[in-house]
Amino acid sequence: MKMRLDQNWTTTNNNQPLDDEEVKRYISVVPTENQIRLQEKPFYAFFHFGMNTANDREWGCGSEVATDFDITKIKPEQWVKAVKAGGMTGIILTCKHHDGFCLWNTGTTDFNVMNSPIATDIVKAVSDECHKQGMEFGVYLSPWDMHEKTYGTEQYNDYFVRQLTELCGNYGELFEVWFDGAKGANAKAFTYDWQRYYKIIRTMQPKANIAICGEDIRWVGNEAGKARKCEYSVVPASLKQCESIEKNSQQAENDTAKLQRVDTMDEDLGSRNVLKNNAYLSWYPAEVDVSIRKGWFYHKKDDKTVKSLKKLFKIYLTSVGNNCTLLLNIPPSYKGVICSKDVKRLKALGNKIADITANPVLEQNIGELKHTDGYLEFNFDSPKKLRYFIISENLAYSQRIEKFDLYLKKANGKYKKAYSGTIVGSKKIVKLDKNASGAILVIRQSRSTPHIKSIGFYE
Ligand code: FUL
Repeated sequence: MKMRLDQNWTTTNNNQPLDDEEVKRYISVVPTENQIRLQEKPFYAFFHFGMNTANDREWGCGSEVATDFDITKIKPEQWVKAVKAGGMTGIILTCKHHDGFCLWNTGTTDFNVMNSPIATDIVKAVSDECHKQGMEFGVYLSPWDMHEKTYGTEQYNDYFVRQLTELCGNYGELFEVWFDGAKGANAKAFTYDWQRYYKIIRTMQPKANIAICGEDIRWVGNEAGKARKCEYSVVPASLKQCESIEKNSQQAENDTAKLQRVDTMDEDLGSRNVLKNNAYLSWYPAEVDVSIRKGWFYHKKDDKTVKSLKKLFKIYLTSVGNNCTLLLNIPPSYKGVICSKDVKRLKALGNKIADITANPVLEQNIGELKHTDGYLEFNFDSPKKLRYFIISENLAYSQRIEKFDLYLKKANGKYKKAYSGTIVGSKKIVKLDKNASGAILVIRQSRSTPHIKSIGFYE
């Protein structure tokens, strides 16, 4: 097979301009420090827990009272330990879901956990436990509130800002604030004062990324754990418009299944063809959010729906291993614990993830390629059974690689193509399962000179 090593980014660049004004415009879009930090710790947990756990529902109805939350024991130590074993480095807790019930000691409403039998600030208990176990903590605060009487009036913006201020001020450093776009189809029309909300977070929690109806992290667009083949980080700035995010989000309690099934996403958000028609571009990387079970909240009847290790690992490879972050939901039960089935699955997942890089054959930091580096050649000290290849770009220089080919050297010294890739970004994990004594990586197409942070081959 001809490898056509002469056709690479330094020569033909796959018939795309390497360095014109348009390319300069694309690569001028780079991540913030916060966004880089998140992409370096790309796997974290969602805990959906609250009034719906007590009532065995996915959405509340707005007429609940605080004593309906009749869960009397919680074991955050077990929650945090379980997800840590799963390989996750942070936790986002649903401090208030659409039902409006607050899991913290808030001065904004009586509809909170202190007026329920447990009378414990659950946000504090979970955030303290995170800090104790070296995990990051983040908050989910639903903008839509079915319970609060002021919802739909300007006073609600003040109410929401007060809640946000409490959460930003009293629970240590937050790594992410998650604003859900979901809202019931019949809920009052209301314009959230997003800019005011963002300002509170930027001031009080300068290290937090704001996700979904937020400026830093893009919702992948479904709840099935499915990312696009090419998940670009440089995309049209218009994707940040909260109105359109809301339109595609959940609008009824039983939409969960729909969002897990239907693929309504535009497939191409950031190729040159898309970018060239957009004057304003943004660094807006995707987060995949998915539940380990059928529902977001715990339901006994869902015990059989815990995703298999195979499925979870696939989701990991196609998200974290595909330039996205992964937010995996594990709902604690009404008994205040994470079920043993989920705990076991998480442990197995954590082991499988650690196993990806456990046996390096060759790891190299590369840096900026030179004009003589049309392709890169690697020789191993002996024939290996390769399982994975990992490549990362240095995001400080934006996202540049658009196409690459990987060839592996066989026992007879000949090369065979093992993988054809597209974009790379923060991380591309390629599953190989092939024997090789060396490899050639050809960057076929790039937006200007590639800056490769690192590459690795693993047995
Ligand atoms: C959706 C919500 O309606 C679900 O209940 C869940 O919180 C999910 C993460 O977002 O839009």
